[in-house]
Amino acid sequence: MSFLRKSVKLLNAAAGRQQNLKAIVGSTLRHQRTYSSEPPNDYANFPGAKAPFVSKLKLNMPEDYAPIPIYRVMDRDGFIADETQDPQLGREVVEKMFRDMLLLNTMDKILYESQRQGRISFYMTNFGEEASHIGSAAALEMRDLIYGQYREAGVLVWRGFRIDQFIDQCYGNVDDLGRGKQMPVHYGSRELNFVTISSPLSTQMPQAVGAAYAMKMRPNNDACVVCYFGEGAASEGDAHAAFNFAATLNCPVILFCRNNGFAISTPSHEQYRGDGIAGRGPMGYGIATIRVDGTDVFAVYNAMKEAREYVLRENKPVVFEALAYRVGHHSTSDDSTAYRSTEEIEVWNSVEHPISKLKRYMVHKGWFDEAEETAYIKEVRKKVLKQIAVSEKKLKPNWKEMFEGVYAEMPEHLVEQQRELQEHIEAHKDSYPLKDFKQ
Ligand SMILES: Cc1ncc(C[n+]2csc(CCOP(=O)(O)OP(=O)(O)O)c2C)c(N)n1
Ligand SMILES: [Mg+2]
Repeated sequence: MSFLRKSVKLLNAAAGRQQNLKAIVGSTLRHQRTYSSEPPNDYANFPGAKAPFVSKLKLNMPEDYAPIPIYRVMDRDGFIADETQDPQLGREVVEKMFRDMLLLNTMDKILYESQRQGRISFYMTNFGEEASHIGSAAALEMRDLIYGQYREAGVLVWRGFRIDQFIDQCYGNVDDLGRGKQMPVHYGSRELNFVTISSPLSTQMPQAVGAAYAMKMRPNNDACVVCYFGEGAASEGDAHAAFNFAATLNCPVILFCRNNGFAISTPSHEQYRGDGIAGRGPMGYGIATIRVDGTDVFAVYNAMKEAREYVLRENKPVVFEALAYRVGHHSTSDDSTAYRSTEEIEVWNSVEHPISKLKRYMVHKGWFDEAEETAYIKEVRKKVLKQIAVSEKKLKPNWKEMFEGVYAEMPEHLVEQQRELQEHIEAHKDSYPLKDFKQ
């Protein structure tokens, strides 16, 4: 580079710095006004943080910061405190919400029992979290892409996943969309824009953020990503990666934490010391944050509408924390009475239960009919029981499929394993229930 060009470049850079300096001074003055209670010192402008300088040393204690308030629309008696917050949903929509919550709850009870009877290998119920699922799903568009953890079956119910699809998946039979490759409740549906559940906790979180990043690159994007995860899963390193990438890459993703108070037997007070998961959003990651009563279907609905609008308008993430209580055991492999009292469970299973809150709201509206509710539950029970009888008779997929469908082209080591298994089965035909598998 010639001497002249170099000098011009240096001069331009210096002029740029002057401009920056003016901006810094301007912002300093502005901020001094904001922090007028502090000594009138400089406002720091480190690349890593902008904040006022103070001359008083202070250990910033967690208790100095007020917890993020919990947005609620409906109280436990089904009354709306502030009428401006009533989403004014029509009777049909509210009835669908109620029926879907009942369906989920009824199906859960039967499938849980069917595991106890040894008919399926495993099950996880959604008791107590029905409003988080239905309220959030109702506020979304079908084109929005869902990444779940495993306890979000209500989102699928809302989107139209059928009873036979749930039950075929739990039985891992030929009609299971996952071809019997997953444990029960690890649902997935391409048609319903619901990415298949994956057991290792939090792996869905960076994936969801990546998907949101890809979405915002599309011209005229009008869809967002919603990633559900538990407060326990939020302790995984992947959760940090997801939060930070979502913030720094400005991804249109709603990071929906279902804080149900427990990660198997670990209560949330042993899981974290901060202000839940919402507390990490604004200060920790610089992400807009909403915290709601997850047992109030209208609070979840309103908040989710707002979150969706924001992520699409701003191309930025939202941290969404829905507080509820896991009324059921963690899974069929758990007995939660070993670590919590039945009295505590009972409160959340009655007055605080999301279905009873919505029911009371409907009673006030004159939209509730007890006989209709009983008949609906009966009808769902009948359908589920009938479907179990059908699903358990269906064949399992051909065992060879176990090796297929992951890679576009089967890699050499899988070809080898498939061949070895074929030889093994041929040699020990009598030791395997081959008649139960599709040939
Ligand atoms: C990486 C990883 N570690 C541990 C587990 C075992 N595990 C399965 S569920 C679970 C608790 C998760 O709790 P939370 O995220 O709060 O979800 P919840 O079950 O309450 O809905 C644990 C530890 C796992 N599946 N994956
Ligand atoms: Mg939990």
